[in-house]
Amino acid sequence: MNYEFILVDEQAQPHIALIRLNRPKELNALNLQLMLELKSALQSLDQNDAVRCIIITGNEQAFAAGADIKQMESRTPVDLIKIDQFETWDQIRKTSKPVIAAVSGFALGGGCELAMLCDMIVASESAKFGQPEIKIGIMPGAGGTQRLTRAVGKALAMEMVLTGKFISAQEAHAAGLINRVVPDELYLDEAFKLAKEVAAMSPISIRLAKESVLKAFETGLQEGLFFERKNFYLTFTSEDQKEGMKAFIEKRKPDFKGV
Ligand code: DAK
Repeated sequence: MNYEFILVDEQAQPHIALIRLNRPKELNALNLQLMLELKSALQSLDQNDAVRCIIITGNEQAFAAGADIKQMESRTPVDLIKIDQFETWDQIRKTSKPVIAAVSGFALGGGCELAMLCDMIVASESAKFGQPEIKIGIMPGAGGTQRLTRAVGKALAMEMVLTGKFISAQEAHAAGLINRVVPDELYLDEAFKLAKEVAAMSPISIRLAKESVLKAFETGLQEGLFFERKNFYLTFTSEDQKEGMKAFIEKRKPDFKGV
């Protein structure tokens, strides 16, 4: 399928798909169409059995500098309700396969929120993260006050959300927002390395494990443990469980088929 604002390579590497946000002149500002395209691409990759891990990236200057301010400027609350963009963001969150954000340059506002919707974040040394909505008279609306606070804690989240200050990739790493920081020229390679590790595992276990980790953000401990237990039992219904354990005993690499 051809998209206007994103580029999709379904098999950038075996089992790994790459989505590139592609509005470079606007620093990948997330307009409505781009978000709809992203949702549609993720849904299609989620259905594709050949894909086991998805990377979302931008370019060296920007992962995404936020929602498109020019498109938002004249909106009324009624417009926002009618458009119901939250549905799009919620669908992206529902991607069952692991999604890695490969971030260089700006990840601001909705761009930072999009990176946080992903399961892991790999960043270049020059990446900058921020929730600067406060500077344009609004506040984060797609998880910036919730996911950021859960990731970095109240002190830093409060400062970022109330002052709009950006943090560097190193600060983001120290605060627990991102997984890895690497030199600028390596961030995409590093994301592929991580994706390759994930793609080598049993896709069924990966799916159930991802769901279970995300549950930790959304429930209390007892409910989360119960959910984890059910998913743990479920992994034993797969042939991959037999293959994984057999391979361990036979001292060889497992060949996971996703069944
Ligand atoms: N929207 C539209 N255009 C943008 C943009 C943005 N967020 N960010 C940059 N651009 C455009 C600039 O207007 C400029 O376009 P031209 O003037 O050349 O036509 C071009 O990209 C290059 O930008 P600059 O000339 O400003 O480049 P600099 O290097 O000088 O500065 C910057 C880079 C990233 C510091 C600066 O561009 C900047 O501050 N950008 C805005 C950052 C920001 O405030 N982001 C938060 C936006 S609010 C929702 C979900 C999410 C959201 C809302 C609702 N729902 C589900 C309902 C999210 C809201 C936001 O993200």
